[in-house]
Amino acid sequence: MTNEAKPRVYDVLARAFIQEGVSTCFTLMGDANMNWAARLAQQGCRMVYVRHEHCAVAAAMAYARKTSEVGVATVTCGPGVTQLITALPAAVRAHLPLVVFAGEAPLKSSWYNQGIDQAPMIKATGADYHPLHLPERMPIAIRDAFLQARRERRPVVIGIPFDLQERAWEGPSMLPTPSRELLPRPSPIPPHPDDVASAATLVAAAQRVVVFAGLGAVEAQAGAACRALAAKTGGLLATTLPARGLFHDDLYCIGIAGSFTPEVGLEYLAEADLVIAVGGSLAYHAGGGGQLWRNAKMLHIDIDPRAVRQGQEVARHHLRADARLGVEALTAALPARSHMWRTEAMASRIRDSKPDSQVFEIESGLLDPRDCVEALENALPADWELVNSSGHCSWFFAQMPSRPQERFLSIREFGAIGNGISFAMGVAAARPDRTVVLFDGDGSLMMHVQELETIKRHGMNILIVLINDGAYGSEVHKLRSEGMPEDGSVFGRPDFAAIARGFGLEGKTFKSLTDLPKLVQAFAKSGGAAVWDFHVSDKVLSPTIRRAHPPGKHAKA
Ligand SMILES: Cc1ncc(C[n+]2csc(CCOP(=O)(O)OP(=O)(O)O)c2C)c(N)n1
Ligand SMILES: [Mg+2]
Repeated sequence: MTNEAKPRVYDVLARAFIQEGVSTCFTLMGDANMNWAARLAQQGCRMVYVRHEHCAVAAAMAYARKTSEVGVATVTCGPGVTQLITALPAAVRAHLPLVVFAGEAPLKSSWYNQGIDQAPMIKATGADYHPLHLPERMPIAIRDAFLQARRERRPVVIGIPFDLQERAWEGPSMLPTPSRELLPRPSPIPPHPDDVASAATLVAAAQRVVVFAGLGAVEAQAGAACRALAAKTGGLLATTLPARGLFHDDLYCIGIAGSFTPEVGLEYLAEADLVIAVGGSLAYHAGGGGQLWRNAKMLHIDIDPRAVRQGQEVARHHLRADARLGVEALTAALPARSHMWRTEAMASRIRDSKPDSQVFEIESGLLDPRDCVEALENALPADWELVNSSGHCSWFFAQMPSRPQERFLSIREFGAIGNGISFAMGVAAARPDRTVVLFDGDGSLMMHVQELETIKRHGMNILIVLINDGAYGSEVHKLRSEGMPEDGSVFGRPDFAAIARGFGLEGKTFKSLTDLPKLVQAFAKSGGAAVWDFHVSDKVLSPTIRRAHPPGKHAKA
């Protein structure tokens, strides 16, 4: 057999990815990954060709969260890899399993323009990096990267010099056993009876209980068990931001507990004497940095219960268990109680209260972001997928209490702006049969606005709702509070509708909400992609900003 007729290393590596069950790959090509990517596409993998490498990884993150599969992206070596330094830490902190196929500079050259020491850069993000330099072992190393990504729930980047990828394949013709056949399938961990008994004593003695669920409760399908526990204790329910909507139709759910807690929720959380956190990692923002329930004890039910997290003491009482099994055992061990904290009056208040009732003077011709979100909450069909982005405005669009958790995505762990459009693309790829609605800020959208072209080219069904204050709202409110000049944070409003049309999308500017229901109906019929630019006032401050950066603080200082 001549070398020409033999498969190349990249052919076999593409097959190894297909054998891993990879059906979608977020891709930006260069010399060091394009032949592999071309073969992957030929073998039936759907390729989403993005316009910036950051967006490949960020989209793969959302895809991984939505599908519970390993998200896959590919970038070329050198400048392709250096573009990943913001997305990877976000994926690490959000515990998302990813495999990134990266090229490396050719080994044969003593100098290569795009060469850079990739491993330390990637490892500094918290992701792992494996340079693969022995072709025969590469398929096994790829399989192991999938196993590692799943087990450690973090990104694994594999770097393969592109001269090695070009070589004729000299290894075995059989691929290794794929990772899904090797994965351990551990059963949910039941709680220890002694731990259940002490947790039950604690809960029975509490008067005002809040059951507070995180994504671990979602994954363990513990929603119904949490509702039953809250009902038996006569308490209330709340969730973290990413688990928002787990109890969307429960009368006693106060919404998000954390930086985005609605007004009534703040009041009730301050009254709580016990918070039972279920399946969450008790991150700093969940609980508002320890400020939301100052008088409450904390019981943490989790497979990895925590005492201290992100610099704070978080829980002194622990029940190690799968979220559902732990909550069910605790509920079963509780005596019936005569006094209930929850009352019908509380349920009515939760239902009828605005998330934030503060009154602001708004310039004419501009909208209140809270009205925009309320109108959208009423107008958008219940089965559309919502994606929450970043910035000051994210407080407002976190307040859509009728939406169920499975139609909602929020990944904010690294606090980076600019991810919304990629997350929306990841959800669109994971749920091609659904309409995706992205809520984003003007600054965040602008950071990766080039991806509008990707959305158009791939025919994605995405409605982008822009809460446009013409500024970096988070910055301008802080600067004003400090009495500092606003330069560099206020930009005005470019014509986003025209920008969208330039990329081939629909574009609309909203200065009134009157036609919104009609326009939503029309969009539901037409499908496609659009940017709806809501011009909002920068005079409306979220409660979080008002607390942390009160207006006029400098004058009082
Ligand atoms: C990658 C990155 N760069 C800068 C920041 C700092 N930052 C936080 S919020 C924000 C403003 C975002 O503006 P916009 O998307 O318009 O939302 P708004 O705050 O105006 O509602 C900036 C610049 C960041 N978090 N991440
Ligand atoms: Mg803004």
